[in-house]
Amino acid sequence: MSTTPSKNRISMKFIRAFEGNLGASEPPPIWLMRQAGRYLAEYRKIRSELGSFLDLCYTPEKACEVTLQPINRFDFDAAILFSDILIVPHALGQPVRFVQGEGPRLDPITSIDELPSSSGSGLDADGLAKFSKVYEAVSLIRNKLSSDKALIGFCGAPYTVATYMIAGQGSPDQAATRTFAFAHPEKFQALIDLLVHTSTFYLCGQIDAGVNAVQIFDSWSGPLPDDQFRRWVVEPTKKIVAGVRAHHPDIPIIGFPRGSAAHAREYIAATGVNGIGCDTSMPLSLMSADLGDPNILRQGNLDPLLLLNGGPALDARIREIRDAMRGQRFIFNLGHGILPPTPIEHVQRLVDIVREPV
Ligand code: 1CP
Repeated sequence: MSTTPSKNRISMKFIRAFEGNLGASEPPPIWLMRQAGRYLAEYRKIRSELGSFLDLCYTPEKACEVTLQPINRFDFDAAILFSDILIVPHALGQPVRFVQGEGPRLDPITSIDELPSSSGSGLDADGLAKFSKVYEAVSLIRNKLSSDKALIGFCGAPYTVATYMIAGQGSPDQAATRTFAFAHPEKFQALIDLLVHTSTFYLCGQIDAGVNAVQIFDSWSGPLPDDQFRRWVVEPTKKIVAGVRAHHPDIPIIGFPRGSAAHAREYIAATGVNGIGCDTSMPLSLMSADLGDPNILRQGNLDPLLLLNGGPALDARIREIRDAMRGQRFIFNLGHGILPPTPIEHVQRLVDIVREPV
């Protein structure tokens, strides 16, 4: 059953990009991963006023304010809900802290039996209350955001979230998690299955509250060999996509398997996502020519370090990406999150060049 797109959806450039409905000389939509955050003085101000990062995530008015900051400043075509991928383990009852200057810290687990809020299949009242705060933020944001801007909801992909749950923090090679998955495949599978279930539920809740698209962040999928990639990245993502589509058949879903350009065709064909986030290492020739599906939307892939550095090399690369993707289903973005020391003038320059008349 297909639903008629609302007037709002039609007026959003972000949504039209998925439908292949951008004019030939129309600039692509643009937003940036981590566009709300430390590179903005107005973010640092709110952040310093609130006790902790989690307080910011669970205070709907503040999360709303921070979500809208980059839209107000740069007029991006989409806002992304201000939250974090580690809200899911937190709602499942795992202690999560955000340590200033160090990143997230969790009390590591070795089995889903250690998650107080989970009965193996769902969330308890405390976990549901945490998700409700996020849904409240979504409806506030959607009410305040102008109708031509899309609101993006998100979750971490099960594999990436599991790496934090098992190691207790981010790690360059995810060795602790990958070793655990080899030693205890059935326990790791149970954790992945729980995350599939909870993330599907969470994304559906965000959509019910008003987001116009969702992105599934698999930030750490890159180092996995093909059999592991299939089992821990493709299969769980495919289940989330199918679960979300069962309730919301028309919602655009973007997958971001970072560092996995070599697996992109398989990921797109097997998971059923509508869009693929392309990281910095995806060759422009591949991103612009052939990912095996003529209707797949591509999103990316400017190097955040180049945006930080600026200058003529930045200008040239922005135009190179924009021109290579002209006429395609494309959303301009970075290849990974914006870096905190990035000068805001560079971001403004990026937006201006992407939108310059051609
Ligand atoms: O104190 C602070 O201000 C903390 C910095 C911060 C911010 C601004 C963290 C801690 N999370 C966020 C917000 C956030 N995280 C958003 C919404 C804001 C936006 O995009 O504008 C989103 C979508 C995320 C997603 C996220 N969190 C990912 C996936 C995307 C990616 O960058 O790869 C990951 C891996 C995380 C974990 C996380 N949370 C925070 C940090 C510093 C990290 C990364 C830690 C690490 O490198 O392991």
